[in-house]
Amino acid sequence: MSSPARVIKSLFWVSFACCAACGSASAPITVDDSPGSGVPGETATGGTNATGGNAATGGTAAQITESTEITETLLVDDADDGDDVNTLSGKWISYDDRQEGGSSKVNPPSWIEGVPLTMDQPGYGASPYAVHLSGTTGSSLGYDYVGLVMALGEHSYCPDPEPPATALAHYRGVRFQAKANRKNGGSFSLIIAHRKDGSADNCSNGIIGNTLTGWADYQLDLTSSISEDWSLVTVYFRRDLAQPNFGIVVSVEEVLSHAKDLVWQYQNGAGGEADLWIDNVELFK
Ligand SMILES: [Ca+2]
Repeated sequence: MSSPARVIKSLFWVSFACCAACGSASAPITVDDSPGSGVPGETATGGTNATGGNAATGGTAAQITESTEITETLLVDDADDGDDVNTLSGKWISYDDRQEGGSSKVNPPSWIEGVPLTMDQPGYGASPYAVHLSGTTGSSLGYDYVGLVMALGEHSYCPDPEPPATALAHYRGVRFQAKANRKNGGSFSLIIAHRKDGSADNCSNGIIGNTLTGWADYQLDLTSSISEDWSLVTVYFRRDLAQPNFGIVVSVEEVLSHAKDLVWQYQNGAGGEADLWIDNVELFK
């Protein structure tokens, strides 16, 4: 097969390199320290079908309003069992850009090294564990990166990737506790990729299915939303995510119906250092 590194190169390079050149999605994000609380009175438009990034203007999130009242949550992982498998039977992996010639290095070690990701201590609040990404990025590529992928089901990855039983389309968004540090700039992003299902004519890139967007996947810059102290980050899929202004425009509903994982990435082509903790990942309605 093509080197698994191509996965990383294609998925995590092309989209973000273009973002840097053309302007990335910049949409509002909610940071709320009071889980479950909301501001009643806002009108929910629930299920509004966003049309994706506007190819002409680029990366504009859908102009919809979301109620901040959360009525149902599904805990995907609180990390407290310490292992790499979440409640949806999906595995966490990490990645960096060394397979495509970069010199970034992620810890826990990249999935390509074949060692299951382990959680780190302490977690959010009084909990024992959280997901902990640390890493350094090089500068040889110009778009150097490290990141985390959280699969949404047991069969999210190649050789026969398929949408999870619990589709993101049934939810309004994802929220999680997070804290982070970085040196020499760079950005943190959440990405929901749109990739081909099944084994036929697929997986030419390695562990993930072939792109259906030309690598222009829905994403949100989280940099300004994550501080050095734990705080709740809430992302509304239909309101906050947008495609960058290149590639193939796909409706957000189509993406959410087929999404196989969530990705958190730190990118810094100037040579940086990042430390990102994530805990209590929940989908919500
Ligand atoms: Ca925890």
